[in-house]
Amino acid sequence: MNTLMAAVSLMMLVCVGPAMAWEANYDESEVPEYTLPDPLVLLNGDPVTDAATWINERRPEILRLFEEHVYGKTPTAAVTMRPEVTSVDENALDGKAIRKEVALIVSAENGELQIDLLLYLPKVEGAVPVFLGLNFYGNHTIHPEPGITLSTRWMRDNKDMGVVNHRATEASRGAAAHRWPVEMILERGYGLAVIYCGDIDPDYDDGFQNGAHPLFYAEGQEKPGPGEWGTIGAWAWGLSRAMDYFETEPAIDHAHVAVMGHSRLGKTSLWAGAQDERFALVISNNSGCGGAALSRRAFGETVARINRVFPHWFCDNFNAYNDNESELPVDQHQLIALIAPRPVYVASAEDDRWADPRGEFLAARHADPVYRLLGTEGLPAEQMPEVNQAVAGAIGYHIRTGKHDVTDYDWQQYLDFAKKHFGK
Ligand code: GTR
Repeated sequence: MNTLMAAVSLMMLVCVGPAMAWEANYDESEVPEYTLPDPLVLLNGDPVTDAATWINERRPEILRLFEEHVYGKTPTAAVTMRPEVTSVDENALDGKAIRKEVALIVSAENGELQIDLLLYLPKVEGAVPVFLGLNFYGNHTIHPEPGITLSTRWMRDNKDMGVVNHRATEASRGAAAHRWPVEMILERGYGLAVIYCGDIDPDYDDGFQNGAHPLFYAEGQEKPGPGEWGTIGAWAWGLSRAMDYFETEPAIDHAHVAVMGHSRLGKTSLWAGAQDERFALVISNNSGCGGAALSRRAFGETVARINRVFPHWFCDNFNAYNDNESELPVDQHQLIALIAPRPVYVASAEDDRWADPRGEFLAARHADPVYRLLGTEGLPAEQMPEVNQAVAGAIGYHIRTGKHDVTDYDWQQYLDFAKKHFGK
């Protein structure tokens, strides 16, 4: 190293201090010893031995703990949702599909929010089951079809995704298409509905001045309280507004909606599925810390690191567990258990160590007793399966080869899993 480089790196260390010095643990032998909170023991110490006690007592208890300590409480104030169809193409995908854009106008006490939903439906008789998912850079990124409206919303800068000065450009069309195999999903008889997450809440720390949060502030309130929702909470709330729309749309079989998300949006699909029991099936793709991975393992991304880099995702109370995971009154296996007995699928990727694949598997594994108590087959695997060997009971799991991403392999498993449970 020459002296100039040495001086620069020393300066960097001095300027940014310990934040830069933090290194993720990727060594299994360095995972701290931990005891997980038992999903089947009530806070008063009583065991949960029947479904009624789970449903009426333990489940609400765990849900409240996640609200208070992790994601923040979603406002309960009434909202109305008015769907406005903004475009229809009866001959999308070379005549194979119907493509529809619907603006979901959500009105609450303090104003309105417009969430733009893009819907692809196969041309078949009767109502179809659908996959619902949020995307990172606009609905126009999921497929190059020119008829999809280019989002004009703020988005995180990303040259590869064709985003310049926080706005999408024409180059952005289809930029995320490899993550959304629209034709494959439709051929299997499913519809696909997507929403840009930034329509619900832009993904930056803006002090909660835009997106869904201000719609619910009490008089004089400027930001959510320490136990109130952050951005993941808002995104999950937005998914439920899509569900409100599905209930009014005769082309959609709203009893068979699978909510799917990748990474931060996988954390979101789990939280949406935990809160809103109308979601019949839930999929977490590489959701990692604050998603499917056990926080107590502190492997890869940790609670402290996620709260520092993404201070807007969780509620303020979650900061109390930075480098202090053992004090968390819950862990992420209980988030998965909140979805029981509805089917849930957790997917990992071998090279996605940041998201802690083993921690994702173990959370699914430790949700199994709740699934079994409710009479399902749970997760039919004691040990983590080999790569590319999916296991599917009421809980499904795979770890595939490759990196942090969504691939056709992932989608094939989700489609098979949906078929297993939806019977179509
Ligand atoms: C990372 C973050 C992860 C995951 C990921 C993503 O930077 O640390 O928790 O959410 O972003 O959403 O792609």
